[in-house]
Amino acid sequence: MAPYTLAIGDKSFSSWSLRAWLAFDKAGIPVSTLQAPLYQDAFAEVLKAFAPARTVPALRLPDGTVIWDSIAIAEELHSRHPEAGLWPTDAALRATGRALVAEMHSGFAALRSHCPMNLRIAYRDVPVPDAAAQDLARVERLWSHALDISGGPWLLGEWSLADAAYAPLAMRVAGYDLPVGKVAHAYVAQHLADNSIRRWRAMGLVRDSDLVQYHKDWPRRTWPFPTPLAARAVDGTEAENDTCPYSGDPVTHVLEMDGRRWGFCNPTCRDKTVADPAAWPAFMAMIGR
Ligand SMILES: N[C@@H](CCC(=O)N[C@@H](CS)C(=O)NCC(=O)O)C(=O)O
Repeated sequence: MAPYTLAIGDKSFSSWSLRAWLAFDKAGIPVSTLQAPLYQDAFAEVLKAFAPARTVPALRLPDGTVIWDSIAIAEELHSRHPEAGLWPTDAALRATGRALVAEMHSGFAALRSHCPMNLRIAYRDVPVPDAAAQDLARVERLWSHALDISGGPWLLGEWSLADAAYAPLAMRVAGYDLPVGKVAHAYVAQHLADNSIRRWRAMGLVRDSDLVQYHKDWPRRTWPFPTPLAARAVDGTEAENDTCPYSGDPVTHVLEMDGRRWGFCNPTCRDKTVADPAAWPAFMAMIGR
C-alpha cells in the first residue's frame, strides 16, 4: 500500500486531477488512487474519506492530513521530496515556474469553459470566441517567455510542476485543434509524446465512461497523439510470459501484438496496454523493445 492516497476524477476529463497525478508519476513517488466519478452520487461518497475536500484532486498524507487543492498538493510534494526535481534548483527558473502555475490556477476561464479537457474525443473547425482567443494568446505569451529563458523543451528546461499545470491546456490545444504558433505547437507536441500523459489517457479510455456533458457539436477527428502500436485483446491465457509485467502476478488476460501473445494479471492491465503499448515501459522492456 503506497503511503499517499490521491482522490481523482475521471481521467479523460478531470484536468486538475491530471496535474496532481503527473507530479507523482514524474517524481516516481508511489501513490494509491481512488477514483471519484464526476457528476455521480459516488463522487461525494468517495470524498467523505477526504474531508473537508469537495473537489478532486485531494491527497491524504501518510499521517492522515488531507490537502484539497492541486497547487498545495504539488508544493507539499516538492517540500517532502526536494530530491525528486519537481522544481528546478535554479532560483530564477523556480520563481518563474511558480508565477506560471499561479496564473494557470486563477486564469483562462474563457478558454477552459469553451474547450473542457476531453481526452476521448478530438475536434476540428472549432470556433474560438474573442475571450477564449485572448486567453490562448496569453498562454502562448507565457509559454514563449518560459521556453525562451529556459531553452526548453519543457517550460523550465527539464520537466517541472509548471508543465504539470499546463498539461491540460496543451491537451486542449491539441484536442480542439486550436490555432497556435510554432513554439506553442512544439510544446504541445512535447506533451503528446510524453509517456506519463499517454498512460493516464490509456487508463481513462479503458475505465472511464464517455461523459456526454463534454460532447460538442463540432466535427470530430482522430486524437493527435502518436499512433499507438497495433495490439488487440484476445481470449485465453496462453502467453509468452507467465507473470504480469506490472504486478508479477499470474497471467489471466492476454493481448496479441505482431503475432505474439503477452499476458497480464487482469483485464484493466491488459486493456490499458492495448490502448497505447509503447507508453508502458515495463511492457516494452518485457517484449524487448
Ligand atoms: N482549485 C482546485 C480545483 C479542483 C476542481 O475544480 N476539480 C474539479 C474536477 S477537475 C471537481 O472536483 N469538480 C467537481 C465539483 O466541482 O463538484 C484545484 O486546483 O485542485
